[in-house]
Amino acid sequence: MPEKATTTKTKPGGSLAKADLLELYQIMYRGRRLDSVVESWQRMGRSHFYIGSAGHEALLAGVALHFKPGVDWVVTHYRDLIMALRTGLTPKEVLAAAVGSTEEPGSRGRQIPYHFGKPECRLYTASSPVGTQFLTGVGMGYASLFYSSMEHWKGRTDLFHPDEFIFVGTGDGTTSQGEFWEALNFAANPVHPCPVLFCVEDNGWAISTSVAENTPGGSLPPLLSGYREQGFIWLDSVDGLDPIKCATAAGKAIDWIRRERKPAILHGKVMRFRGHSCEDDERLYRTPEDIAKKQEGDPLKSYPQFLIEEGIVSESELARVREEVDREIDEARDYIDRQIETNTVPFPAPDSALEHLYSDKIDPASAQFDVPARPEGEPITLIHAINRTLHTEFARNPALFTLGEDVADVSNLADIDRVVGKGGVFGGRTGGITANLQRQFGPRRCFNSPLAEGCIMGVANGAAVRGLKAAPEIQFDDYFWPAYHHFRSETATMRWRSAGAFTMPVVIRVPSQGYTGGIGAIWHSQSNEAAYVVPGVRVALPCNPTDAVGLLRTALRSDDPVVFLEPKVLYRRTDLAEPYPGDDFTIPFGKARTVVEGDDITLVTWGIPVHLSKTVALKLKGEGIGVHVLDLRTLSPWDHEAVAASIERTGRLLVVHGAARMMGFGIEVVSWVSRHCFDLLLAPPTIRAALDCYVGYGTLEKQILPQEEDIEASIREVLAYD
Ligand SMILES: Cc1ncc(C[n+]2csc(CCOP(=O)(O)OP(=O)(O)O)c2C)c(N)n1
Repeated sequence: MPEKATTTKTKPGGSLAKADLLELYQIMYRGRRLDSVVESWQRMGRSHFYIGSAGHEALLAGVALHFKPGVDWVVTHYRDLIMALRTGLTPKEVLAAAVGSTEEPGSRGRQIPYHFGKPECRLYTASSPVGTQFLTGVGMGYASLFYSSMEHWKGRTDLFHPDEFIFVGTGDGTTSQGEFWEALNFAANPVHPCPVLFCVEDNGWAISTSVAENTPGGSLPPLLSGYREQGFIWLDSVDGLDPIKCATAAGKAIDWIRRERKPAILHGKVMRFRGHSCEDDERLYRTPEDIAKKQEGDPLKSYPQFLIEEGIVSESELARVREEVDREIDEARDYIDRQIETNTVPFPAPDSALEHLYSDKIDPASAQFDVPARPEGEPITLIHAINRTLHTEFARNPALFTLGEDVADVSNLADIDRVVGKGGVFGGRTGGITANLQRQFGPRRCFNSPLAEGCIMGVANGAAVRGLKAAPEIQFDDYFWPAYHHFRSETATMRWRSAGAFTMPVVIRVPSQGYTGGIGAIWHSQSNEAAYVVPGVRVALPCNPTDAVGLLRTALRSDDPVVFLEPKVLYRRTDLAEPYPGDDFTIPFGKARTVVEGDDITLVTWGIPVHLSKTVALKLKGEGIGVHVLDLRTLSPWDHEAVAASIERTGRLLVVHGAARMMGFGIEVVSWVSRHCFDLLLAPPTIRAALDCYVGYGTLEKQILPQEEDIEASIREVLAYD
């Protein structure tokens, strides 16, 4: 309950006007009323899930008071019902979500309730993994910085507002996730400050784990004081059950963000009035006294009482607020009730499950991308081909940017004319993959990320949601795993889980694969391609300069997330150099390339083993054995037709890849062929892959990755089958 004024000089409502004080009550009451409808529906079996926001209202109402709908963005924690409503989500839509109706705008009935979303209200469709919201929110904040700091985007209020900020909600437990700290490090860095409000709703519990178990000392703010002392961040901690204090603190934090364009943290001690969710019985881990104590702090009781006692409002004014809210919520409840009673809730159509996985505007496999090469100039290596393509696409698309470890030319821009520039770890004096992007296009479009792959992926994701074309680099395939969570949980699912409301068409460039001559070993030789073949994502793996140009350009011009795997040991191979195929050259995804013609056996491969397979096929040609080598070039989509057509001629299939056989992509090819080409087969489809272990150092590499002699032996084995 707000403290009573101790002197006659202090106004009981602080600096807030009467209208604000009433609005705080309205915001809180609206949230509580709606929350209790969902709770009762869950008890009645009308909704399958309830996770209450009761007890978090005062803190969120304080923020909501200063929030500008249509200007500011919201990335919710599941208890942020109040913020969702503040953006313009209606009670009817919240209740539609509770019953899984397609009238819910965030996912059209695909997600469980409380994963709010509504694109036209700048309300981002939340996911379930706690913690991803931090980096997505920071990426959205980066987009704000990007747009506002470049002349090109001036006046584009459809894309950004000069004083906008991004609200990111979280519970106290979730701040234990590494992403919280990664997000702070990125957003608070003066090199790229992001206008984000991290709102920590500290209810003391993360399900049944106490804040003392999650946070050293049981309180987050002291741990963050270094950021504040350095002036990187606004930090405040407030009694989250006192709406006046919350609104005052939130006002200061938001003013700072709008003015300084820097992040802020608002921490409030709130209450979780129910168990964690409808699945949780908190009597199992909290004492009866502890549970009973909660009710004393309920701001929905203490705040209106305070307003009346202080003579700020009358009982009838408060009653009017409640009546209006009740009318709105009763109407929304009756609307969905009627649908339930008449069996007319519009649930997702059973045949709609595969919708919104990929863009319906741009199909990277379409003829639109079948643009012939116009080779020009001297042959160039793979690294130069990729670098040149990035340069041409950066020039063409002002929304394109890259971040990654060491991708910039220099750390300090003032030095740029005094040094050659790095431009990626595979660069040398002849230029790296991202060389001169920073020099030519500026530090907003090419910059060194912190050394944190999750941060790279999450920031790219958030920026992509806001319409930027993010093309991050993950330095080695072997170090993708820290980014994988954001890739798998956010990038891959975004379009599907929001039923097309939001997209993340990020192009992730990844130096990949082994055959390092033994120097790479376990963490510089992995081929993780199969891990990226998940619904909603395209995967490309060129193995020569021409394909790299064509596939990368298609990726950068398409509207789906693409993992673009680069065979790093081929970067500088001059024997593979080819003339640049032109600035318009693109290759449609899902079109295999015939490397060697042959009629006796079909060899399907991709990446570096393409070159080994070619050598073997040409050798066997001399013996009169026809090996038809197909380079798939993309694994999602992959060219079923070319494989089937070849097997029709040969009747035999060998798949060769540099990843382990166990759960490798060869299994996908063999499975499809076994089902669809069964009658054509003269021998069992066979896979020659890396051994089912990891790649070892030195001579071990040769034992583990398929070599030319292994490929030849497997070809002979398949041919010998009668
Ligand atoms: C990455 C991840 N791990 C675990 C969970 C399961 N889970 C859902 S909510 C939750 C507790 C979150 O606690 P806190 O951040 O304090 O928020 P509160 O529920 O208290 O508001 C957990 C462990 C999850 N959703 N995501």
